[in-house]
Amino acid sequence: MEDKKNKSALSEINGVNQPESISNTVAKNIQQFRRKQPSATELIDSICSGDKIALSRAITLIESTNVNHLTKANEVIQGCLPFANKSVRIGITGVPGVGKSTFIEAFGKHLTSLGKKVAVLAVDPSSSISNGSILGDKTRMEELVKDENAFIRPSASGDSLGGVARKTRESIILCEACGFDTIIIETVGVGQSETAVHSMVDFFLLLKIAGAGDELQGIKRGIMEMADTIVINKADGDNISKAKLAKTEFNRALHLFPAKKSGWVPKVTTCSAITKEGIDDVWQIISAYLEMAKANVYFQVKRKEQSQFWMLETINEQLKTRFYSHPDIIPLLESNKKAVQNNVISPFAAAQILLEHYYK
Ligand SMILES: Nc1nc2c(ncn2[C@@H]2O[C@H](COP(=O)(O)OP(=O)(O)OP(=O)(O)O)[C@@H](O)[C@H]2O)c(=O)[nH]1
Ligand SMILES: [Mg+2]
Repeated sequence: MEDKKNKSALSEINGVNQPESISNTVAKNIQQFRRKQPSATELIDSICSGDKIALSRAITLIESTNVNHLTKANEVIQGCLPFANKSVRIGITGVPGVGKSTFIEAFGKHLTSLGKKVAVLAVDPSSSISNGSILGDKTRMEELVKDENAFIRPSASGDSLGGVARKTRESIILCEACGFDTIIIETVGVGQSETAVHSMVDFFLLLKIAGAGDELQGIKRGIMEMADTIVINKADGDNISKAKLAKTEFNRALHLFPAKKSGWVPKVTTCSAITKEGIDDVWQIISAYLEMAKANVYFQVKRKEQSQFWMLETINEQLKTRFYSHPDIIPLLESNKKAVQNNVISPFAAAQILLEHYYK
């Protein structure tokens, strides 16, 4: 009887013991790690004493979607806030392949050689899909990754630019409390992410490469207007003369823009992230800007405005998220989308119905 049962394809035979998929020691380590999750106060203390592991952990909390983590993250940010703000925040943008990662490696190493502590963060809502830039950066920022005075964190993932940008904005506070005095925020030169980065930095750097005399084509006017400096990268080898020509063209073009509120006249320079030629000039330009903007208090005023802006942005972001993820709204939104498409109802009336339903 027993034999017959074992032969049936419908019964289970007594199999061999499954090997353990995880060793006991590893399991214990993981358990201990989980149990030892530091409290918010412990995290704040460690971050403020310069502990990069605590900094990473706290940023992970900021990036989490777990409500408990977010509460803890807010506590940590609040605790770190009095120790933040003492830094310079630099935004770097440029189209894919222009050399942002290579430039940040060279520029970051130059800054650490001057005794600065450099944190590199990113706003790149596409990186969560492709993961491309993260992989690339591990190899392109080889030296900076190893540098004790540097901290590199790839872009947070998220569905919306607003969400990703907010996480980066909050991470800046933690990096500053951890003692990083130069914060570099990288973003890809496509879409709206530049505007978000521009609203969280003191200085905005646009990286370009020289083309064949058509420099100004294909560059968004808005991005050029935001730039405090345009750096023409890859000015090495055969490219040097082209880069110089591009510098003249950009200089001419920048004069056509209205004067900046800061009183700063944007500068154009050339560099090579590979030969390191011109890297220090970029820092000299930024230093000159800081000196000017701090003296005429534009620096301080802009930071205050930015803080207010981020408060409002966070409210907007959260109101939107709550609305769109509300269990009653999701199906109602779908049916109204169809109704609007089929001209059964006007877009405004449909919006009104949805909003009224939400406020009920
Ligand atoms: N000759 C020369 N090549 C450079 C220079 N800077 C970067 N490159 C090369 O340009 C290519 C792209 O550089 P990345 O630093 O990956 O460019 P990126 O802007 O970070 O690109 P994405 O991450 O894709 O947006 C690499 O092959 C680099 O070696 C430079 O100053 N001179
Ligand atoms: Mg890159």
